[in-house]
Amino acid sequence: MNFPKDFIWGTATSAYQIEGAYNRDGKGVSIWDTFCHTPGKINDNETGDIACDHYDKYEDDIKLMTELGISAYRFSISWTRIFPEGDDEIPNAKGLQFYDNLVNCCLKNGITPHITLFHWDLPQTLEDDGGWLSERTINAFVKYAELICEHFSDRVEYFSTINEPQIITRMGYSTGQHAPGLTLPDDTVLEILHSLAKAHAAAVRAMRKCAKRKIKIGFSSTGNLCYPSTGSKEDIEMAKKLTFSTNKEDFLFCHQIFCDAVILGKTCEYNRSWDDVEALNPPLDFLGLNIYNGHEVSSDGIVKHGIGFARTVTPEVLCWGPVFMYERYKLPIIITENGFSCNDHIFLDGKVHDADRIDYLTRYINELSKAIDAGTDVIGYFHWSFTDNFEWHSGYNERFGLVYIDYATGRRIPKDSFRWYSQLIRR
Ligand code: GCO
Repeated sequence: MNFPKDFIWGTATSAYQIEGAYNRDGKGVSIWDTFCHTPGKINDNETGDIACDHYDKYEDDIKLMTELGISAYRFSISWTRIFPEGDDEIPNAKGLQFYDNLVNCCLKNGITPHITLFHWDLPQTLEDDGGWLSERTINAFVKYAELICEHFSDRVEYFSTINEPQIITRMGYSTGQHAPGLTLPDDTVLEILHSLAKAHAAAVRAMRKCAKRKIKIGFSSTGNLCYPSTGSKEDIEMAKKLTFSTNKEDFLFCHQIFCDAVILGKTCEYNRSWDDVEALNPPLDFLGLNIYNGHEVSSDGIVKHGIGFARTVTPEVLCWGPVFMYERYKLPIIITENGFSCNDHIFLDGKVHDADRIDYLTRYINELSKAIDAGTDVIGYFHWSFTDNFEWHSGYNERFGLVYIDYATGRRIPKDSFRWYSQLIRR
């Protein structure tokens, strides 16, 4: 595995999944607060009310990150901590103060903060007033993006506008498994995706104007990715073709509807009606990719695996996914999320042994190094996640962290994979 000297090694989290303090210091209600407080939506009716209590424990967590040895930390800002009603006249000083403290604590510890503006926690007031289908929400997002950019661009260089527009629309407004839990017709959901693209583009333009210095702006995309069974030309061509051809059943879980619009300024088969598409692609500095697994493809099409195939362990996707995405979009790539949920627990020796995660990481990071060897401009990798945290509709059932959280006590226990990742980074 060889990585460039200045390669960015980090970990990723998101506000609602780790912070807790859901109603503290003036924070407003987000759609995830409402969704979790609605019985029957989340596994065991769990909520992010406390989560990992990162709001109170961020200094300890950042100290633990310095032990890990990461050079960057990707986190999101809770919109309702800054503008409790979404677009208040003035920002909530205490909310801003928390992120000032967090950013300053990162910098003091030699960790570069990477800010994500929107990781799903839309202000409830805006959802109630038409949500992403309303101009108010788009304008509110631009106002929020400007405020964050003006306030932090003296200390923060990397900003992402939106995390996974594909999942926001698919899970939040189509399947209804995520907040706000709506099941709308496909063309309405596509209009919401269109609004997200407009909000992204307007925010990028506004941030370029108000930044206090040269900043790097991108967003995080997720979706279907395929990899070839063999290195044959036929397999590779078919894998690339199927990566960028949306299937009818799950057309929202694809990169190209959103990415073709906001990077290339082009429509594809599903969004021909976006007649403003040429105004949706202000230049970006990087493309974030959240990659967990993919589909094996031979020249005959998607390979059907037998019963019990470990479909979440498909490491080749972390080589071919970046290769195909870089070839199409020609932007430096940051793996903004990759990780593995394991049935982690505290062993009799008091430690958390997660050999399966170490195996996963060894395979995936090895494949990522192959993409770089092949000339793909990958500039960073953020492990999902730093600590175990609130996994949306699955609640706390899934553990993705390098650090185990004992939720009864809030205790943090670095897993074996923490030490493995630390050694990898130092090597
Ligand atoms: C996502 C989200 C994360 C998830 C992670 C594990 O990609 O779905 O960005 O918030 O927790 O991916 O599912």
